[in-house]
This record gives sequence, C-alpha cells and structure tokens, in this order.
Amino acid sequence: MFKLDWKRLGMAAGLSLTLVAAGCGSSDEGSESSGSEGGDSTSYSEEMNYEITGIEAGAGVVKAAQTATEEYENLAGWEVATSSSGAMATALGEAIENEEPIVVTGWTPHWKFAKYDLKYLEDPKEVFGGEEQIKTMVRKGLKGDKPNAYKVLDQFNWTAKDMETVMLDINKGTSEQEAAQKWIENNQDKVDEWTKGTEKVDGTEVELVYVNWDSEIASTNVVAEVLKQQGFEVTITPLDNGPMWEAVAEGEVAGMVAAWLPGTHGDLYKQHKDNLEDLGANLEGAKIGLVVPKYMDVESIEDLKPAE
Ligand code: PBE
Repeated sequence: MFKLDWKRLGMAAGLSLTLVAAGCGSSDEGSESSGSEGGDSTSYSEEMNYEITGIEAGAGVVKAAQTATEEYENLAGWEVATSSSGAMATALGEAIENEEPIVVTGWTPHWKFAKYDLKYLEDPKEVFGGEEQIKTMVRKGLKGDKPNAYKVLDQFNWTAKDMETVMLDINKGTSEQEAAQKWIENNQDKVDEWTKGTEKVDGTEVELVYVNWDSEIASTNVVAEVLKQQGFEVTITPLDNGPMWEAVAEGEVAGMVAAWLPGTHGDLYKQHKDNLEDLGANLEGAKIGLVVPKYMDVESIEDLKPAE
C-alpha cells in the first residue's frame, strides 16, 4: 500500500520526514523538497516524478487521467500510477503533511475536501467532463421478483452533503455500518420517503454490488441498512468497476447505486444499458478531475510541465 508512495518520495524525503517528526529537522538534504520553492511548476512536476497518483485501474477517473496525459501536450511523459482509493488518500495526506506537491485523481463528493484545502485543476480540454450524476442500476426483472426492494432502490436519493456526512464519519473511525445507521437515525424523514408505499418483508435476500470508493462505501451501506430495516437479508459485495456493472447486467445481483454518468462510466453504461434497468439519479452535482493541495501554485492542467 505504501509502495507507490515511497517510490515517489524517495529515501531522502523519508528520512527528513522522520527527523521533522522527531522535532530535530536541521537542514539536512531532502528537507528542502517541500513546495516552498513555490510557483515553479517545473520543479513541482519533476518532484512528482511526472506521476499522477491514481486509484483503482478500473475507475473512470483513472481512464480520464490517462486520456489527459495523451490529450494535453504538456503532459508528455507523464504517467498515472494506479493503486487503490485508500493508497491515494494516504499519499495525499503524507504529501500535505510535508507540504510536497502531489496531483491525485479526485472526485466530489469526498471527505478529502472537508479535511484538507484542495482545488481542482482547470481542465480546458474538458477531458474530465462536466457535472455528473450518480445513478442507480438494477437487474432486469427485479421489479417483478422483489417489488419492495425495487421500490426502495428506485426512491433512494440524497444530496452530496448527506453523502459527505457519512463519509466523514467513516473517515474519523466510525465503522461503515454504524455510520450508515447513525445517518439514518438523524434523517428519518428522508428515509421515510425512500420506503414510502413499500411493505416490510421477512428475510427476502437482496445483494448489492459496489466498488471500495469512499463515496460508494457510504451510499451502499446506507441503502443496505435501510433495506435491512425493511426486513431484507442484505449482502453487499465489493468488486472492481467493470465486474460491478457486469454483475447487474448479467442478473447475478439486485443492483448498485454507484453509476457515475454521463462521463465517468459512460463506456460501461453503453456496453450494458440494454441488459439492465436505469432507475435514474440518486445524487446530483458529482464531479471528477485532477486535484492538488491549495498551496501548490498551479491552477490548470496546462500549468504542469512535460517530462524532459
Ligand atoms: N470515482 C468514485 C469513481 C466513481 C465514483 C470517481 C472514483 C470512478 O472514477 O470510476
């Protein structure tokens, strides 16, 4: 998990981190590797080793970042390092702690914007698209087989702020399930809208799939807890992005609440749309892009410098 990070920071930076943490950060080599050189995006780009810190290889935002390295001439020689959302968050936190430059594949809603001062880099070529919706997809036939589960999934919708509340709680150490239950308790009026017109069941099985992205961990756990309260026996299964879409399209599971459209998962939607049912948006105003700490003096993707 830390591999990517150490490769990027190198041994000297690792050492200076230890010294600073121990409170004796004399001017050893490496301690000047912070962003204090300010404004010089050549040194930023070099310090970052011409690497965008990505997440899971199958994520839409990673694909978009790879496209960006092709579309933007100034990103010649750049690479998108793939890992996991957790590793990206760790790398981001460590870079910020040391005031070092970092570019990550980012998205909103996400707790990182509440925890750190971050900004999206402008994307004049619009490789990352505009505003996104998060949509709910279910398998064909669910309406007939499990009408109550179908209706709850169909009526599920909330705001970016709601989702962030759950995400932040999990980030602070509350378990995923508990954070979901807490949000439900505090938002019973919203939950009542989702269950409106449905009947409780007695142990009907429902399986939902998702990807281990912080945003989808939050939404999927909340929906799962609501379904459990309605009497369902719920399983939630984390998969990669492609397999998540396939599981719904092949009718193996009830559905998912993690479809980012029109851009992020546009190719997957096109591939599977005839084999699943689109229940519409459950959240408006989502976004993906390249994200940097505010202390970095770069505003646009075009401010980054090509590898020599
Ligand atoms: N994300 C979060 C996903 C969708 C949800 C932006 C990391 C992606 O890029 O596919």
